Amino acid sequence: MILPPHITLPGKKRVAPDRTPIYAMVGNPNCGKTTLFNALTGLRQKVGNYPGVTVEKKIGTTYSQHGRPIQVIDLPGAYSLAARSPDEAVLRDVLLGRREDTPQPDRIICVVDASNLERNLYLVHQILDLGRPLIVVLNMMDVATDAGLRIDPKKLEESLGVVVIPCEAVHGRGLVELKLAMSRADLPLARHRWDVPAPIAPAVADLQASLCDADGRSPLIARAEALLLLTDLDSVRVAGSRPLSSRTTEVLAGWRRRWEGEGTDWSGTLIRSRYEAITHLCTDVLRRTREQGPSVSDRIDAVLVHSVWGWLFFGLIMAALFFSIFTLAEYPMNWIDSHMAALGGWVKGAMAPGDLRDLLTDGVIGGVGGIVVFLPQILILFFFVGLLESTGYMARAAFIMDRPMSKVGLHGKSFIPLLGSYACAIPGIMATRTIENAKDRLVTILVAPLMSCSARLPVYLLMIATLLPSTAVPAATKVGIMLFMYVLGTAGAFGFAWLFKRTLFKSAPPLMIMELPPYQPPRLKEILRQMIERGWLFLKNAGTIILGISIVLWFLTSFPKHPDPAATPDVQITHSFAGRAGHAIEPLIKPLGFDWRIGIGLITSFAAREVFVSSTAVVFNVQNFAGGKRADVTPVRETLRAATWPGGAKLFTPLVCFTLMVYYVFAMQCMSTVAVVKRETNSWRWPLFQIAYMTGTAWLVCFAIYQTGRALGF
Ligand SMILES: Nc1nc2c(ncn2[C@@H]2O[C@H](COP(=O)(O)OP(=O)(O)OP(=O)(O)O)[C@@H](O)[C@H]2O)c(=O)[nH]1
Ligand SMILES: [Mg+2]
Repeated sequence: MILPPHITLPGKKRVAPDRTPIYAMVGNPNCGKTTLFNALTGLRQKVGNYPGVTVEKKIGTTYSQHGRPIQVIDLPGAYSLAARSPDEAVLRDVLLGRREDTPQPDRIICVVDASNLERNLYLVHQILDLGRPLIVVLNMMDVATDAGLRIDPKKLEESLGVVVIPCEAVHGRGLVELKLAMSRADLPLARHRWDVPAPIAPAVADLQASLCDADGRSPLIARAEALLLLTDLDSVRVAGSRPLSSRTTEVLAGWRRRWEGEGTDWSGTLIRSRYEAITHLCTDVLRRTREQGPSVSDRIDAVLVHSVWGWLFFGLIMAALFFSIFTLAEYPMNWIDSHMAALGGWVKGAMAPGDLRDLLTDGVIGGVGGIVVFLPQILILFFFVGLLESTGYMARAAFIMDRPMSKVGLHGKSFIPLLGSYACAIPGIMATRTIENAKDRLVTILVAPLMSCSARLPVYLLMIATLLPSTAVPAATKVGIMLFMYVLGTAGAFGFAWLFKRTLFKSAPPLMIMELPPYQPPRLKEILRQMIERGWLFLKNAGTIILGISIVLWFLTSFPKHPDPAATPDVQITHSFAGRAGHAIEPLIKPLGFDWRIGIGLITSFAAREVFVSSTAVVFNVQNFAGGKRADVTPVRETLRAATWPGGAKLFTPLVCFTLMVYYVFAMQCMSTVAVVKRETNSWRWPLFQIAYMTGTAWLVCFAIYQTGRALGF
C-alpha cells in the first residue's frame, strides 16, 4: 500500500515515501555535468567544450546499486546562485523549489572542476547553505593533475562533511563510486562550519522567519533564499513561479531601506566572508606540485586569439568550411541524385499509369529526393560546428568577434548563438539564454535567423546549379556566390543589430566576461553522434513535413481536374487550387522577377525553407508533360532551366536565380523559428515583428536588385 508520507498508520511505523529520489546535477559552466549526466542515464544530451552548452533542465533516470530508479536533473551551469541570465535562473529556481514545472530535488550532486577548485567552491559554498544531502564530484582530475595540482579528496571530505568523489567523467572513472554514493540512504547532509557574517545576520534571521511562516519554505531553504534575496536584487523577480508573500516583501524592503540609509555593503560583506572560508579550505586541500608557467592552451592562444593571426586562422576555418561543402559533398550528392532518379524510373516502369503513380513519382520521390540529396552538405556543416565546439575554439571565436560585435552594441557572447545559427536558428535562439542583458538577448534573437542556416543551403545550391549548370565552371566561382550569400546574411544580421540597438533597445554596450576553456582534442565519436542526430532529424523532416507538403501540393496542383480531360498540363495546373493561389500573389512578386509558380514555392516554403526545392520539383515537374507522355523524373535543375514565361522568355535567368537567393537570405521562412521565438520571448509581438521586418527587407532588397539588374540589361 502506498500512502502519502504524512499519513501514519495507527500502531505502525511511519510509512516511508515510496517515491524515486531526485538528484539535481549542478556546477559551474563547462565542468562536465552533462558528460556525467549522459554517462549515468545513457541519454545523449549535447556536450561541448565551452561554457553555456546546456540552457534548459533535462530529467533522466539512472539505477541504484539495488536496481531502484533514481531521477537525475541536468541543469545549466552557473558560477553562483545569483542569476544574471535566464539559464542561470533555471539552476537557482530548481534548487530553491520555485519552479512549478519541476519537483524540488531531494539531493544534490555538485560537480566541481578540479583544475579550478577555488572558483568552483564558491557555488559549493552556497549549495551548502541549502542543507540537503550532497555529493561533491571532483571532476576533471586528469586536467588538474596535468596542471600540477594535487587535491586531497579525503581532506576535502572532512572539511566539508559531505561525500567527495574524484572523477573523470569523459573516461568513465569514478562512476561506480558515484553510483554507490547515490544509492546510499544515509547520505550526509550539507552543513557549514561557516556563519552568516554578523552585520547581516539579524536581517537573514528576520527574513528567514517570514519565508518559513508566510511562504511555506523549510528553514534551511528559507535561510539560503534569504541570503540571496538580500544580496541579489534580481533574485526577487522570478518568472513562472509564485510571487513572494506581501509580508516577506515588506520585511525585505525594510532591511534594504535601513541598510541603504546606513551605507552598508551587505553583498560585499557576504562575498568576502565566503571567499575567506574557501581560501582557508584550499590551504588544507590543495597542493601545487610545481610552479605554473603558461599552459599549452595559453601558448596556442598566443596565436589563435592574436589580433592578426587570430583573424587569419578564423578566416581559414570559415573558408575550409565552405570549400568542403562544395567539393567534398559533390560525390555523395551525385550518388544520391542518380539513385533517386533510378528509383523514380523503376516505379514508373513497374506501375500502371494513373494518379497514384504520379503521386509516388512526382510527389513522393521527386519531392523527398530533391531534399535528401542535400544531406551530405548538412552533415559536413554539422561536422565543422561540432569540431569548433568540442575543441574549445568556439569560445575563442566569440572572443575574437567581441571587437566587431561591440561596434554594433552587442558583445562576443552573442556571437555563439549567431555562429550556431549558421547550422540552424533554433538551437541558436535557445543559446541566447546565456546572455545576461534582456535587451541584448532580444536583439540577438531578432537577428539570429538572418544568419544563413543549413535549410537555405538546398535553395542556394539549386539556384547556383541552375545559374551555372556546366561542370566546367570552377568550383571557386560557385563557392564565391555561396560565400556572398553568407556574407550578405551576416552583414544583414549585424546591420539590423546595430539599428535595433540604436532605436528600439537602447542600452550600454556590455562588457564581455567569458571563460576560455582549455583546448581539448576533438571527440570524434561525440561529433559523429551529433552529426548523425542532426542528419536524422533532417531526414525525419524530409520524411514527414516535406513529404506531407509534397503530397498536399501534388493534390493542390492536380485538382480540381480541368473539365476537359484532354487539357494540356499548363491549362490543368492553372486551373488547380495551387495555380489559383500562385496567380493571386503573382502581382506582388512579379516586380522581383518571380512568376506564380515560384510564388507557390514561396508560399509553401514558409513552413521551412528547404521545402522550396521539393515544391518546385512538384510544381515544375507537373509542367513537364510532353504530348501526354510524362517525361522522366529529371533532376530539378534541368527542369528549371527549361521553364519559361508564357511569352517564351526564360524564367530562371541568372538575374532571377540571384534575386531568389537574396530573397531567401532575408525572408523569414521558417515556422519552427517563429514558434521558438514566441516561446522564448513569451509573446506574439516579437515573432510577428520579426516576420514583418525580415520579409519586408527581402522584398525591398530583391526589388532593388531585380529592377537595377534589368535596367543594366541582365
Ligand atoms: N579532460 C576531461 N575533460 C572532460 C571531463 N569531463 C568532461 N570533460 C569535457 O569538458 C567539456 C564540457 O563538458 P560538458 O559536459 O558539456 O559540461 P557542462 O558542465 O555540462 O557544461 P554547461 O552545460 O555549459 O554548463 C566537454 O568537452 C567534455 O568532453 C574530464 O573528466 N576530463
Ligand atoms: Mg551541460
